[in-house]
Amino acid sequence: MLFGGICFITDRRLSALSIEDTVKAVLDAGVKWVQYREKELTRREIYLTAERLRRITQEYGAVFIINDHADIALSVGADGVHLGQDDLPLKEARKVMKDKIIGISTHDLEQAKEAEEGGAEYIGFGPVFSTSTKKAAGTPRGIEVLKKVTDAVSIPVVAIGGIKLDNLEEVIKAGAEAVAVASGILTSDNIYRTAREFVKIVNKYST
Ligand code: TZP
Ligand code: MG
Repeated sequence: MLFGGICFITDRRLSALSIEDTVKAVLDAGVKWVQYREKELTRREIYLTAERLRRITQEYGAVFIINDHADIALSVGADGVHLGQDDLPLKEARKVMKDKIIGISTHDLEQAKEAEEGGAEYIGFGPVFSTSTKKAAGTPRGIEVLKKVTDAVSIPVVAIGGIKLDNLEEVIKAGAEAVAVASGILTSDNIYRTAREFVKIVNKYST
């Protein structure tokens, strides 16, 4: 599995706790990978939070990726950046990120192959299931298409979109090297306990 198999995606809107306490709870539960995703705040505010989250993730030895902002990722010493189809092109991002991690969101086989050929460290693929976290996520691609993608590319595929405890295993069985999860953890009664359950299930598949 890639970086412990679970990428926790932050979403301020879905948690009553502060983003720092949310991330700590998830890391305490054994998650080893955090992506800071923020679509509304100013870039200055994103930078300031990213700095704090970098410190926290460092204490836990966790991988820290920032969504959208390559410059902020570099300035806070994050491990990498996650980019979508409307962000800085992979080729340009590579110039500034050098050997840091670049993950690319993909929504079909063609985009997945393009990201692999372009030298992404991993691809996100989805939405696998329906989700309300991302308004413009598009129609769910489903497990069968996820499987086609994991069969077709050799870089790790991170499944995203609507992943919950009860569909986690079918996603892993479809060949995903990790799952990226926001609401599946954040909308549960107990963030720590749910994250812990995710970790336990994913660990069954780790070699
Ligand atoms: N793209 C599709 S879903 C999502 C992104 C960035 C965020 C995570 O979604 P979920 O369903 O809350 O785990
Ligand atoms: Mg983006």
